[in-house]
Amino acid sequence: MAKTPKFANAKVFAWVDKWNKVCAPDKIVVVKGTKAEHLAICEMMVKKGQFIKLNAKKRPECYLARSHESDVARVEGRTFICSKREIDAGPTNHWMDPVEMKKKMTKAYTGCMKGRTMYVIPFAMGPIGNPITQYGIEITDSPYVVVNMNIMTRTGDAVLKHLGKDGDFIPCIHSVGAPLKKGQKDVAWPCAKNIDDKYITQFPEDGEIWSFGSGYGGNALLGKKCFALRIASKLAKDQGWMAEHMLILTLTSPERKQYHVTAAFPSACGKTNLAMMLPKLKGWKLQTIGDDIAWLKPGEDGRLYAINPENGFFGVAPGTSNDSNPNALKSCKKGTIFTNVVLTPDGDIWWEDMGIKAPKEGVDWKGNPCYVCKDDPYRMGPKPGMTKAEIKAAGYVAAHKNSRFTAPAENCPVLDKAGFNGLWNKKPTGVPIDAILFGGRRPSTIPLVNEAKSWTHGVFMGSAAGSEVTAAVISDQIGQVRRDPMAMLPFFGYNVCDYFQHWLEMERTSADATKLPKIYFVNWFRKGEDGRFMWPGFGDNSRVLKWICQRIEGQVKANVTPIGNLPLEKDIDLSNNEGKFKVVPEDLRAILKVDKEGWKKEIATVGASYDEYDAKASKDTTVRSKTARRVPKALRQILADVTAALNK
Ligand code: OXD
Ligand code: MN
Repeated sequence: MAKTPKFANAKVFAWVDKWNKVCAPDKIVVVKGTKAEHLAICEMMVKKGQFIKLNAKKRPECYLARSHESDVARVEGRTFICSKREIDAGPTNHWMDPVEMKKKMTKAYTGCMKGRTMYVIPFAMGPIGNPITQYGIEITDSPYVVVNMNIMTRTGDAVLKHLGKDGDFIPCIHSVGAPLKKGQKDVAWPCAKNIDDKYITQFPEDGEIWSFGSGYGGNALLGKKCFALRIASKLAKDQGWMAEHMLILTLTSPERKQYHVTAAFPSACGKTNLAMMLPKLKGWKLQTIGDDIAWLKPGEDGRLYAINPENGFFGVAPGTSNDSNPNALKSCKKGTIFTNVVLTPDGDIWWEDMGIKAPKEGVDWKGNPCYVCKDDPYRMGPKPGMTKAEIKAAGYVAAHKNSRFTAPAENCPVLDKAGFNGLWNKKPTGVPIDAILFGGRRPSTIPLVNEAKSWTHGVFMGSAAGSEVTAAVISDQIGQVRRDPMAMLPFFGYNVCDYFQHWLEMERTSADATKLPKIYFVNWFRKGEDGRFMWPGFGDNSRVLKWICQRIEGQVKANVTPIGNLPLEKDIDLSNNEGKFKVVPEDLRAILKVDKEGWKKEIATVGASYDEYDAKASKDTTVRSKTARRVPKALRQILADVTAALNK
């Protein structure tokens, strides 16, 4: 057995020592967080056949990994919230008794790191020392996790130093669940092949994260979804702040007034694109603070102040192009890890809808050869000379639909450095938020933008969010619309009804509720009957952001409707409506209208989702009160009001 290293912090020592005894690794390495150490681990993985080093001229310090076919996305079906009482995990989470789960998982962890190195990663979620930042220690046997965590979080000695002797942190344990026998050769992507052997488990009452069997993204980089959303949402509820699945951006008007906007969209619905967008409107400047997670704390002035707890972008590769997101492409020019994309013969990478012609041949995400399509130079097929129609019929993609780039935030050409470092007016408060957006992929009914009439109405809008399921999750519902309240469905660390109540409480407890952000629902994804998109999206979304800023300033009126306040068509600035993608005025008119019949159905399904959330509490004999763990009355009231107004 390896010897547990010394740590000044007794809780860190106890956590590492406990798992050293259970997992029985050959060796223990405490991650220092230096660049030399990071590159040495990457090179060690190249030697072991677990990474491919990309062309150093084209992509300096970049590597490609290919995952096992069973391990390509988050596994929601194997993700558990283990609170003592099932009702506290709520109706949207998988639950198991924490004592039982710990017993079961400890068995799985026993000897699981034999033949492997145990890495101890001290990490910070947020700028080290910022009052909103939290800390973690992740133990893992995956060097892939170490180098991805180095990019996605602030890691190493500086964190241990900050923790000192008694600083607190969230303890995390992760194993790929693939011990090696003496002399056994490792595989390129070790993991538990059977989905039922994977566990992504949060213990919100103990503040612990235990993950087993998967090496992929949110299953294994435990700072991200497990900590920054599931565990943090519970901490936030208990402590009066918010942990949300939101991008953060800074917008500067031609008059040089700054606005900060957060936006919650479900996975793979364009958060990264909006966070780094190049505004089509002249004179407007957009900068990035974060593309996935926001932690918001109420200030003494009643405003909500936000930081991005992450340090990098774990972006979906397919679809990222010079048209959709040139700044993301620039962000992954160096120091980036690519997973499950195509390798080109010159040691570069390629994916579908990258806007770059495919190489004549390459190696696809499964490690098999792939070839440029016969009649579309922007596609690849599994055999030479295949047509686009044949490739489509075969259901083939050369880069996995959920292939990713892990890129350092500091590479982003439009990073708002001060905001990213948690600073506002040079103080470490996070940035004050002016507007919160909710959204999703909705081909029909939902208008381009809709302003909430009040905070409670905004919470209602968030609770009613829905979207088509994307490849970011292993699911048999891809493409179908599912309710995804606040884009948090897979990430609630506790009961969704209590979470709604917590949002409502933010107004009640605010020092000045008039200073809370205004709330909007946006939809870039409306389709015409012929299947074409009715809004160009991307840089044209700046037109919507401008309208939002004008509403905040009280500069424009709105069309007050039963579902919310919609823009008057004349108030959407259509200047510079040129280029490859354009706003079609008739389409704009259509997506600013209330589709009354569609909305009646929409509201009915929202009501049905509320009933589903309530059903669990109604059946649970431990919940005696008629209101606890149920959708708050205030949201039911808005549902009733909107329904009545639509039926007038
Ligand atoms: C992500 C996700 O990776 O939401 O950000 O799935
Ligand atoms: Mn996400």
